[in-house]
Parts: sequence; structure tokens; C-alpha cells
Amino acid sequence: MSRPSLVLLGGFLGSGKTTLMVEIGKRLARKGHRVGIVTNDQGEMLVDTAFAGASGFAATDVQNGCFCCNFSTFVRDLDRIVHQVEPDYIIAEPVGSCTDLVATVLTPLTLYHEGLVALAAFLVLVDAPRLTNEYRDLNLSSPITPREVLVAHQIAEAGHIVLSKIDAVSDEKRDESIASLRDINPTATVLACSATTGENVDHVLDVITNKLAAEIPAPVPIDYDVYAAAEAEMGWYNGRGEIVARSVGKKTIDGEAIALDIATALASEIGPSLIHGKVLVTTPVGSVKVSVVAGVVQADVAMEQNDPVDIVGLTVNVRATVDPVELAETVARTVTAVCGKTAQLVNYNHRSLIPGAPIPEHRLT
Ligand SMILES: Nc1nc2c(ncn2[C@@H]2O[C@H](COP(=O)(O)OP(=O)(O)OP(=O)(O)O)[C@@H](O)[C@H]2O)c(=O)[nH]1
Ligand SMILES: [Mg+2]
Repeated sequence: MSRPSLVLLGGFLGSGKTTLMVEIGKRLARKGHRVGIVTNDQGEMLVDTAFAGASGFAATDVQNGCFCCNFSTFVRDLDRIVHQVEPDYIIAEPVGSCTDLVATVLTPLTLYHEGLVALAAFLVLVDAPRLTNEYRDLNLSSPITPREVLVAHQIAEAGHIVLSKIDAVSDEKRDESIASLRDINPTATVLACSATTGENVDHVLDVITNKLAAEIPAPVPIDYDVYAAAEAEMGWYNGRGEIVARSVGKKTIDGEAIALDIATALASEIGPSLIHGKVLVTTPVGSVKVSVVAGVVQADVAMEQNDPVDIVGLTVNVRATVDPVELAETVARTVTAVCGKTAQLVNYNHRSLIPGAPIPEHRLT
């Protein structure tokens, strides 16, 4: 069995990693390649893993901490997917608050597990609309605050950057984004693409299949106390339950509409503190994922048909600069109220947390 190619897609929360991962996976599959997916998060009950699975991929996840702090689990999951699926490609998405992947994931993987996978590409996504709007207030070329340090480090350690969501910005803003990325990382290659419209996704695919981003860049130093402070600014909320029709067996639930309503309500209740809210509704025929990033509510559909049903599964993941206790109260109240308008929420379990300080199993600088 030859070693599968590994694609590692880094980048901040909401930058479009899962959307691009699924789009690339579909294109690789159309070329006859077998694809496995590994996602990652600080919590459990993850929208991305379920969405990748609903999109037709063998998907697994490393929960309760990033790939670097759970490196042995990441390796075990890679090994399992290699043996179960015999993939040609494995696409892995580290948690969006994670950085220093060169020192803590890529280098140890190559050094200690050379026979497991061959790196095909390490790509870091940067969200073009955020870079030209919200991030304008951040000093990413001379970072000082924890958030600035984290986002700037993700960009600085990349050999290849993917400027994502270019459909959502003007050509002028696209050029402005590329120039600001060059200020932070003058040597990286920058590819601009839109996973939503498909623009330039084939260029990203070329980079992957021709192994143009397979070289591991040099590690970039980062102060772990500041990195930990950046992660600790964010509250993490994950919940899961079922939405059932008010009358038993009555097919009255429109999965996509209810996911959109929950995401829209979360955007208005949490406001600008919401970094990324994800709502996944799963019906017997597929799933709908609706996200809120920078106030924009958008549906990513992985469902063939959307006929009303009497029960759907619900998963809610929210990352926001809000105290986790307050976040849990706000999200649970909002989700319950929206579901209660047309149906009822049952068997709902949720947890909220602040990510612990990153303590990687390896840090090879
Ligand atoms: N307009 C536009 N939106 C996009 C594009 N790619 C992703 N999005 C949207 O951005 C939001 C976040 O996308 P995700 O793929 O979930 O982002 P992520 O980086 O995986 O987020 P985390 O898992 O939280 O780190 C979703 O609403 C997507 O629909 C794009 O190319 N254009
Ligand atoms: Mg994701």
C-alpha cells in the first residue's frame, strides 16, 4: 500500500477550511481518488465532521483539543483512516484557533511517522472579507494583542496562503488583501480562490496534486503565553439534540429553514462577539450546515431534497468572545426559542468551555 497524500488546511475560525476541504475532496473524488477527512476541535459534537460525512466522505475527528496537543490521537486517526479507507488523499483541518503547526504537527509527522502519510500540501486560509473589514483594526504586520499575534502567526508560518471567499470582495479589495498578506509574509505564495463559486479552486487542486506546497516551511517562533491568551479570549459552545414535530408523525419540519432561523437569531443575540456560529440540521436524506461569520449568515447544503420531516438532528457549535457560562445561557435560550416557534427541542445536551493553554506533545523548532 503506498502512502496517502496529506493535505493540511490551516487558518482562523470561519476562514472557509471545511467548505474548501469538501469542495477539493469532491473534485479529487471525481478524478477517481479515494479521500478521507480528519477534522479537529476543542470540544465534541462537531458540525464539521458530520457535514463532511454527509457530503459523502469517510470522516473522523480529533476532539477536545488541537492536533498538536493530541498528536498521538491524530496519528492514530490517520492510521485508522489509512487502513479503513485506503485513501489516496487525507485532508485534515486543524482547529481554527491553532497555530505553530510546522513545529508541532508537520515536523513531528515527517520525523517520527514518515511511513504513514506523505505531505502533499500545507495551506493556510485567510478570509478576504475579514481581512479587508474586521481585521483592518488589527495590526497584523507588527502584532501586539493576543488575537493579532495568533492570526499573524498563522499567516507568517505559511509557505502557501489561500486567500478565501474572493467572490465576496471587489477586485480592488482582493489586491489590497494580497498586499497586506505580503506585508506579514513576504515569501509565501498567495492563491486567491472562492470555494463557493469555484473560482481558482482548480489552481488549489493543481498545487495539491503536483505537490507544489509539500515542502515544510521553517518554523516561526511564537510566545506560548500570548498564544494561550488569544485562545482563552474565546468561549466555545457545542450542543446537540433533536427537533421534533409538535404532533407525533406530522411532517412539518423544514430542516433548512429552521437551521437558517437559528443561525440568524444567534447572529443577532451575540452580535459582533460571534466569531463563528455553525448550525447543522440532519434529516434522513442529508444535512444542511448554516454558518455565521462576521454577521453573514450562509447555508452550505449537502442535501438532495428538502421535503418536510417529523424529526431532525441538530448540532450547534458557537465560538465567540463571550464568557462560556453566559454563552451557554444565550445559545441554549436562543435555540430553544427558535425551535419552539414551529416544533420542539428534545434530548438537547450542551457544553461550553474556554480552550486550555496549548501544550503540544512535540514542539520541534
Ligand atoms: N462567500 C463565500 N463564503 C464562503 C466561502 N467559503 C466558505 N464560505 C462561508 O464561510 C463560512 C465558514 O466556512 P467554514 O468552511 O465553515 O469555515 P472554517 O474555516 O471551516 O471554520 P471553523 O471550522 O470554525 O474554523 C460558511 O458560511 C461558508 O459558507 C467562499 O468561497 N465564499
Ligand atoms: Mg471548519
